[in-house]
Amino acid sequence: PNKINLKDYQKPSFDVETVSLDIKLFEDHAQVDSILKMVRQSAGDIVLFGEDLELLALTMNGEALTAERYEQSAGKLTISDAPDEVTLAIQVRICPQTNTALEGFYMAGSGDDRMFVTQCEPEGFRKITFYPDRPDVLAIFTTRLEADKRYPTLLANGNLVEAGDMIDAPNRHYAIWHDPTNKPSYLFACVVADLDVLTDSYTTSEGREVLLEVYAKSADIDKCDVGMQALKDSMQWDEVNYGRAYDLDRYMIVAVSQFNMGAMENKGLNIFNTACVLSSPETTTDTRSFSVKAIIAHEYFHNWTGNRITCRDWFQLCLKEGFTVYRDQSFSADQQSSAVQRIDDVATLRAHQFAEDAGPLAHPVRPESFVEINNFYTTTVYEKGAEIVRMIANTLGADHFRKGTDEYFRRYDGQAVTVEDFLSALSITNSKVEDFIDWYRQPGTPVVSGHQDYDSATQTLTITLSQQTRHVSGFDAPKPLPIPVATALFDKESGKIMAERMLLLDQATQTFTFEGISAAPVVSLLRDFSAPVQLNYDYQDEDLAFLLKHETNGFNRWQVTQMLVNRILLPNQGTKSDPDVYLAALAQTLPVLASEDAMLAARLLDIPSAQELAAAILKDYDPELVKAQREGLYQQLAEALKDQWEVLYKQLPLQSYEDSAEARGTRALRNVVLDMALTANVEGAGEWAQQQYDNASCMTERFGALKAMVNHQVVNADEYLAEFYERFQADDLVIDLWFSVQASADNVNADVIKSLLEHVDFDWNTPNRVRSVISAFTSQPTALWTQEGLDIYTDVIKKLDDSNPMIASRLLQVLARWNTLAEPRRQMAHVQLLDVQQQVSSKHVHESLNSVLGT
Ligand code: BAL
Ligand code: ZN
Repeated sequence: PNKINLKDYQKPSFDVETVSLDIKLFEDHAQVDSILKMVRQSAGDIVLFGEDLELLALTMNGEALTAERYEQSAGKLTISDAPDEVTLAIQVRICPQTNTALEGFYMAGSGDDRMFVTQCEPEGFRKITFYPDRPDVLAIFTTRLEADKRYPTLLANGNLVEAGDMIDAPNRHYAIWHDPTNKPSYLFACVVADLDVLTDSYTTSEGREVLLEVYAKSADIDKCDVGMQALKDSMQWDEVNYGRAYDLDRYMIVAVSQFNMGAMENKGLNIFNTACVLSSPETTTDTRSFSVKAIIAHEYFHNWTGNRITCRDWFQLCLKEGFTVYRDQSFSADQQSSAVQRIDDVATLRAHQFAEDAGPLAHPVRPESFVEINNFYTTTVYEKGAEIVRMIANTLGADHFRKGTDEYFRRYDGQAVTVEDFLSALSITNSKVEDFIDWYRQPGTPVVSGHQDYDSATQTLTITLSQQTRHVSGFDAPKPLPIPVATALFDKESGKIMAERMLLLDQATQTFTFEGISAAPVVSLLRDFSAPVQLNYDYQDEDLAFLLKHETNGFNRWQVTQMLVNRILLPNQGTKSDPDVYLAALAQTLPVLASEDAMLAARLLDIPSAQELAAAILKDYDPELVKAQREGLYQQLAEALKDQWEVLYKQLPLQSYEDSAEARGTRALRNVVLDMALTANVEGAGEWAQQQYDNASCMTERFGALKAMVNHQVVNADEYLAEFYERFQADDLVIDLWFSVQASADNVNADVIKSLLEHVDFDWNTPNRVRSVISAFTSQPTALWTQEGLDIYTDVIKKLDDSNPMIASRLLQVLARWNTLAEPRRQMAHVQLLDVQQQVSSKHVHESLNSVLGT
């Protein structure tokens, strides 16, 4: 398959002014009639994309085009010598009923629950009809839907113009929708279904009354309130923080059980994976519920950052995703402790994006070439993309950042633009912003190393920092990047801040001087994780323990615990720490913090997952050794603080459910304490778990107890698993939890995974279910990186390669670090991947495999 390169970008020869779509759904197919009014912009052919379409008719300006008048090959239909103004009428037949790739127009669910929905980003629209399916072609869409009345819900983008019954077919009806905004085809959406709706309204700051609707199966409609509230909160937040108001009279969200991604920001008609919109205390954990709110916000924020200003081409994906992730992270930080939000965002970045940047899938935030753009919806594009926007925002300060974003919206509203355009608008108050372009171009995580010197005679502290980024093959030698390093100096005597400054490291090595420092301080760096880099500073263990106690920045308190843990578990990476310092510091901090900020206290007990630790190991990775060391430290921690667990657990009694930051903190800490108590064999902890399960007021409590029982193989754990299954059998999302708790259990093995894959409720066509077993399994590298584990995992990839190549490719990418394994596992994995290469055909999986294998 062809590689597409950023440097080859060319504007389209024709624009589309209006599109009129008529989609008629029948029992075993759909017919799509489209009328495109196109106008020439420059010399060249009309190029339409189309995949899996049966072309039934094609006319240009009223004249039927015979096969000699156009060329059809490799997913393109090309018309040469077209006049400057063209009306194309196209009729195609498609088959949503057999579309298992869940891209284009497809059937989700089965039997009476079946419904038909679209997923067009990035290139799904070409599976609906022939079209110049590229983000820089913007048009006004009118959509007519016609279907059997068994599907009363007929939705498309924009405003409802007309609906009625078909006179000649009494069982059928239709609806016509018109979207007045110019949009690219990837934002097209339609839904044909039988759904209930939760309705509300919102009046914008501009006085527009907006009808809000969340559509779901009738059994799920009582789980839509959280999402609805989050939508209203997001609408207001965007007005207050970015001056952006909603622009249509209607905003719809539809919950779909079979969906490849989390959600999709289609104009005025978001389509959501049920897992990312449904939430209720009884069925949804706090973590999941919080992410529902964040994803609702994310998709809403796209209305301005993505929809009204879109990407010129798919290389610019980070333009909308990085900025929108930054916006949803900021929104979430306003809904809870901002330190905990930052901790969670950074933990995700380190576990997944740093691993990606350190391995064969490393790519720039703005890639320069791709075979299949679906392979680039990565943590690098999304999360590292968000970190770049955050660095810019922090460099500018709130007022200047707002001036910059106002300018961006003013200048580019209604256009398809590039990262350079974004930086140019943001740099109106500070030209240094333009220097951040290299962050978009250069792959690899920079490592910032440093040390300090204190001169008591001149009362001067100097901090020397240097940066180094690995050279990723195929890219230019890395250049120094602008790295903001938020720094505070702490007085060793009083524990108070003596000085605070944002250092900008933009050369290979730099020295920063602080004058008037009366005594050698403890330096806290990279506060709030001011840049997405790895930090190697020559700390003494005692400095880190000091910062755990005195830092006022909650994020950095967590960061020093993680530095200590990493220095204990990964001594080859630098300094070796003494576990006693870490254990003593936590023992001292925990009792106080538990009553002040339970959520932060819970996070301070984090020990990075086996996967995250593995991400930092570049060679001779031994999963058994890492697991043993990790579990050893966890055991040591649990035992060192053994006296505290009972006291703490009793201080956190089960109460009736409340959705407040404080209550969520209590629940999070209680679950961590329960697990610690079971690890330390605290007497009676097994009964606490059972009582917590039996008396739970919500899923966070019940699932926390179940997970602890399964992982610690508490007697009766199997009975509780069976009880959980019985209780929630009718709820797919909870049954996903049931699968995942078993597939990710500490003692999981290939046989358990096999039996879960054979379970009557396992479903290959539902990505959530596949992930609930297979992605959960990857959290146990000792079981995954065995012959049996790899056989199962790669069989899943091979099976999905044809039916859902996007999911198959995502699963394959998780194996990217095979090359770091110690022998004989490395060789075993290599053979296995070469075998997969012989047995797959999708360009998605081939592109990922070629990168992973370096071929
Ligand atoms: N645009 C795809 C889903 C999302 O990032 O919102
Ligand atoms: Zn997004």
